[in-house]
Amino acid sequence: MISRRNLLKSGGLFAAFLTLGQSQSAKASAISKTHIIKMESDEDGARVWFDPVGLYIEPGDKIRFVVHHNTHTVASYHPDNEGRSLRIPQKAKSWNSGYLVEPGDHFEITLSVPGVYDYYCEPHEFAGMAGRIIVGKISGPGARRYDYFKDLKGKPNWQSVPDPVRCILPDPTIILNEKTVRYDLEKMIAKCAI
Ligand SMILES: [Cu+2]
Repeated sequence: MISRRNLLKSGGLFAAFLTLGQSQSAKASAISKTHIIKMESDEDGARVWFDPVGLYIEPGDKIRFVVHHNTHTVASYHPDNEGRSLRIPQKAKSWNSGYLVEPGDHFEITLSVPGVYDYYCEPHEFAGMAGRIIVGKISGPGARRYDYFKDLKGKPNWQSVPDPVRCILPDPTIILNEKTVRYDLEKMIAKCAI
């Protein structure tokens, strides 16, 4: 027979475990959160976009890019990606997902270095498929004007960001204020002639 005293003891122990479990999961979510960015397209593939197009996250958070419609890639604006101009923090690692083909295909990155990160979809860059993430604060090459590198010593032979991308990327201060900037297709068609 279990004595009342033992029952209390085991109950106390269980409660202690429960508390431990809760504090650990609370800690984990405070350290790292996963944000979803959808890779989208209209029915005939004429219009393509990332949604949200602007996102604020904390350093160490994860981003999961997920295909919903059409075929896409996601790559950082970085000289490693066929000489694109550098528009992620100097100390951050460049990325390139390669082709993501089926709905549900996804690519994950963890962003730890604070600053602005601009990225694009390779086959759809000139259709304006791009996005901007701010990690912690507005800083780094992504916070500078698009052609800043033309004034650098040695004038690196980088490709400029195309006009449709310049048009659709939200201003960093808007992202900082709103945290999540959803892609507004009708507005972008009218504003950016995409
Ligand atoms: Cu695409």
